[in-house]
Amino acid sequence: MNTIQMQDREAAGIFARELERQRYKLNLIASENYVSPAVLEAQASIMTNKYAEGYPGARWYHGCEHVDEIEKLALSRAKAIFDAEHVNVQPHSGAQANLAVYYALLEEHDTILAMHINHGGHLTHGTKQNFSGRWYKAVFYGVSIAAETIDMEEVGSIALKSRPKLIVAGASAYPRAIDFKAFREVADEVGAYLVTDIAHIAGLVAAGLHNDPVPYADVVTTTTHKTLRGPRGAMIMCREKYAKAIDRAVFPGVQSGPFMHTIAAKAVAFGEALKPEFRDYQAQILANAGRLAKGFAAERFRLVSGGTDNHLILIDLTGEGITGVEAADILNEAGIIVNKNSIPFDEKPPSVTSGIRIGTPAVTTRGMREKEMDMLVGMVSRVIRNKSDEGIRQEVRREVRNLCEKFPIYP
Ligand code: DSN
Repeated sequence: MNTIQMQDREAAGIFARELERQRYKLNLIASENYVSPAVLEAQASIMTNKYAEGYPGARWYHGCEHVDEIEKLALSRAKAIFDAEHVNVQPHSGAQANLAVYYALLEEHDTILAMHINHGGHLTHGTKQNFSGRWYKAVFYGVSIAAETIDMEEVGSIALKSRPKLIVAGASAYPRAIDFKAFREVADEVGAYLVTDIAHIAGLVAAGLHNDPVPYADVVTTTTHKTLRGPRGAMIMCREKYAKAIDRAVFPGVQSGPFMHTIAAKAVAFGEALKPEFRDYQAQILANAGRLAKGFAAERFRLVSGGTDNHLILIDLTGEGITGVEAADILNEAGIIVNKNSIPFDEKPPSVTSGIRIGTPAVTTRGMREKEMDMLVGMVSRVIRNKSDEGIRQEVRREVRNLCEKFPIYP
């Protein structure tokens, strides 16, 4: 940051304030993480200077010999992590990865079946405000009222009625394991493509700590920056028979120049994911989430589905006399960052919500373990249950800072 500091104090000041925020606030956003210094360096590298439309060995620009090498490295490492037949590491984001997959496999107005956003699905899974809901006919499954988990019999019967051309299995706010094999069976019954969006759980899948979608899905999409702990971006994995269609859909279909600095950072992050300590990290993410679930349940908070199998929990605040947005706001004041989040069958609008989503990938990267999760439960509970008490928030803010000092993001 020294050069920016000398050249542009205004921008440098903003970076410094963001660094301060990241250092001294507790990040419980389930979809965020802290990349390693090596990934950060790769993302800020000279690779940003190169245009490379096309694919390794077949570019529209000259001078691509080294960016070809780095893209090939990212591809071979991604294949090794997930045992995928074909990979495309160019999508700039999860939304663009999903856009490319639909573009490759569907015609306009085809039917897709996916999890409703109010039950944990993602914007790009057919929401009407998104291209996926506007260009395709979206039909939805959700969770059952009783168990608040995906009911595969219901998914099967909706599929039989709606005959989708493509089924999406994956979620942004679902605390339970997803049965990809069962989704494959439904897809086969109705002759649909199965696309799994594993953005949230990719790190767990990579470590063998969640059901593996790769043997069952025609196409798998994921972002690279959540549990996988790479740079912001995405990738697509697919069976060899879809390789050409997927590659053409990404470029020239929906993107032109790939971000070679981001692809370089993906290569470095994938190298980290292949190391044995990455599995330990993922196991600790799970242990921490399980501990939070146990702790909040002991404090008599209601957890959607009663607990978690993955890196996140959803707390239903309906009985607490506070909305999701109010809780997220006062927690932020106390130095704890969570998402407001709809809970299944929520009566409040998505801008308000009755729930909060809490995830462990980022605090686990800081090195926090079960003991710190217990402290977190105490801090979150105190803030939420004393919403009119500014003093409690100040007190927790100090505790958060102390904890953050013990677990630095970049030691
Ligand atoms: N923004 C991601 C999340 O928070 O789950 C989804 O795009």
